[in-house]
Amino acid sequence: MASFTAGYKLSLVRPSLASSSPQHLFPSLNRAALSFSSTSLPSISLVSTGNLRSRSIVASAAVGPKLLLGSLTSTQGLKFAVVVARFNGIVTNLLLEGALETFRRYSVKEEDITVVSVPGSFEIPVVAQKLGKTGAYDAILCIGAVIRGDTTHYDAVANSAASGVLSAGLSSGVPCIFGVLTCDDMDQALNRAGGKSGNKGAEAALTAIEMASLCKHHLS
Ligand code: INI
Repeated sequence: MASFTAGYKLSLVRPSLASSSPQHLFPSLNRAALSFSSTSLPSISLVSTGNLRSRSIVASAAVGPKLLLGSLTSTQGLKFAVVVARFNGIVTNLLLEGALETFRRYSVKEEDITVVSVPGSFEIPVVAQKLGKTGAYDAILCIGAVIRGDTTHYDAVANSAASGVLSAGLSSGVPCIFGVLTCDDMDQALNRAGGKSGNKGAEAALTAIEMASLCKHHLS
């Protein structure tokens, strides 16, 4: 059990834990619960009866590392582009649905989301980079599904998509989120597109929100 007051400067009684963020201390806490604003009180108090050896931590005082954490709840005004590949569309459409449902659930307005369709995952990076460079978006979510076949084409496409999305983010300065599945077969892909392993499109949308908030609210 843990309780804390809002704030972002953290100083802990136990020096060995001084570099830990609240999430490291309380990994079971949900990320939204830990999202607090940099405009709130300049101190954080943590009281835990959790599984740490001492069983109790009380942290307070204003001196300590500054924690910057994107918010999942302050989504007003955040703008997103989603670049989605049509190749393996049976999978990518499910990932897209999961992502859009998550944006809705976290109160991102429909008019703040632009969906761009591209032929395959190989084409995602160049479009993500162009979108990022327009300056119109706070994060770009890249969705694709690369499924291993009999040739090495899979490796070429998967590696290009991963390194391309990374460099699109670095060169544009806008977070480009990697929501491209790389799977051995269709079953594996469908399991990750709303099946028994969850929906990776939905997870990637959450990452996009957190990174958009981090960059817009704390790093710009
Ligand atoms: N594109 C994908 O998104 N997934 C794949 O699994 C895939 N495979 O395996 O071929 C794929 N190929 C197409 C590629 O992305 C490009 O569209 C094509 O090479 C043209 O540049």
